[in-house]
Amino acid sequence: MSINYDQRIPNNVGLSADRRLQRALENWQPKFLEWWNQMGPSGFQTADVYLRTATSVDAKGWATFDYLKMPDYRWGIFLAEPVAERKIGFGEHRGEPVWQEVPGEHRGVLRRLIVTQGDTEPASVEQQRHLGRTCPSLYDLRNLFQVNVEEGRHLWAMVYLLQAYFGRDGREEAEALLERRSGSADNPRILGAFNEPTPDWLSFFMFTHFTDRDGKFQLASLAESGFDPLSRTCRFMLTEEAHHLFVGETGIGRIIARSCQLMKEHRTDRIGEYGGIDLAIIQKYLNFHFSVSLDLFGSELSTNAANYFSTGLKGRFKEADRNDDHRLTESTYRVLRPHAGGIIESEEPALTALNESLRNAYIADCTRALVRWNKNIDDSGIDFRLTLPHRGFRRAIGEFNGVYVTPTGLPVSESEWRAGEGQWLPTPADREFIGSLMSRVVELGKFASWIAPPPRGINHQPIQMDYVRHLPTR
Ligand code: BYC
Repeated sequence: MSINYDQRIPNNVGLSADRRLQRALENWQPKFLEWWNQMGPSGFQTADVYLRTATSVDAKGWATFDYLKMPDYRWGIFLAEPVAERKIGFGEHRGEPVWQEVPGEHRGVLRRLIVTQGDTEPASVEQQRHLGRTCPSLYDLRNLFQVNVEEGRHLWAMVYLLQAYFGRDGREEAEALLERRSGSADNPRILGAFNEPTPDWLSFFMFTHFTDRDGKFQLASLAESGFDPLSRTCRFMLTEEAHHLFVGETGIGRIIARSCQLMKEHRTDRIGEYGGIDLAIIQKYLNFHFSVSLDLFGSELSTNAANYFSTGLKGRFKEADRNDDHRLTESTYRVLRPHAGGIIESEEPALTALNESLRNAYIADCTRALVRWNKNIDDSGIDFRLTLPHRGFRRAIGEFNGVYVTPTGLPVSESEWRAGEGQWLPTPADREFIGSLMSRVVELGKFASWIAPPPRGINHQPIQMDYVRHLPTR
């Protein structure tokens, strides 16, 4: 079904035929807008931003681009087209038709999964709300806002599921999603990474690279769900997510490119005084964001994860491409765990190790990006390699919680770890230095001293374009 933009809430789910649901969502809409105006991009609500909007959910050209004030963005409900006669692909119900309604016995668990996913979306908007003031260019400012409005839409996607399929509980959860606040002591967001501040653009690019990438893997797993409306909504969200990952990976790549250029120009690896970011500081930020994002996959051994899979609610990444029984009741999986002062590999039931196998797919994806950055460093003749820290480094969730592991994977005592912390993670001085680089650059085609321009603009437009117009005065 094509997207209907004539209605108050654009949608491709035939909303006007379901009066009750339409009323519930129309009731939630002003609350969402109130939240957006309060917690969305601070100071830029009246600027005109060159944004893309979904016009259809199929592969060919789903977007149009135009200038828009962010509060006028047409947030709505877009599900990927249904797959005819789709069957559950894994777990105890493998081979049975997918569910169009929530199976009563899984209601609570499914709601919890949808709420956890939904909670991350407004959280990230809250985390990034002050970044507009210190943008390194109009191109980057526009990308930040594109990411923000789409995270807002992802919240709509989860709220639709809650309102349409979970009755009064769902309505209450939809309200609570607008009430929690990132970093709040009283009512924080659910998952750890979404309560961390994003105070500067290096953190923003790290977040969109590493934390949004968790989104890619979690959404892909939920896209396998036997609950078909969840699957369809996640499938469409993944198409939007790809741009967020592009912003992160290319953002970090451009910072690295600029650092290498300054290092060569000034024949030093300490480029702070020339307005660049030392590769060593980039490594520290990377260590921080990678480890926080690893926690988002949950414990290495999780009965929750086993249940999600067995009951058909959450599959594995690319479930259909796997060549096994898709039930996993007999198979095992190798998991790294701390043991007796060392780290061992133990053979665990594959069902309980599902979080770890998803984390492994994520690490492999992060490694691919890292290889590309390192190749560029190499090509510019600089002798430096960025690395991903060991999975046990600085973990707060799972087997490695409370265990002190160095970035190279060596378990050490707490005091040894604390002695090394300043070399591995951003220090207050590093953060202050990065903060000092963050000043607003909004001249046409200009970029801050610490980041290279992109190779091309957005939607075949020139790099030198006024991607955001009518900026607030400082
Ligand atoms: N922080 O058995 P366990 C995205 C909780 S990102 C705090 O280890 P389980 C995006 C866990 O909730 C993708 N708490 O883990 C990115 C559980 O609590 P309850 C988000 C944590 O359940 C950027 C308890 O610890 N989507 O889209 O197997 C911008 C024991 O849990 C953490 C999803 O996460 C943590 N890091 O798996 C915008 C998908 N980790 O329930 C958006 C939905 C665990 O006992 N969520 N806990 O109170 C899930 O699939 C699962 O909830 C998790 C955890 C994978 C997160």
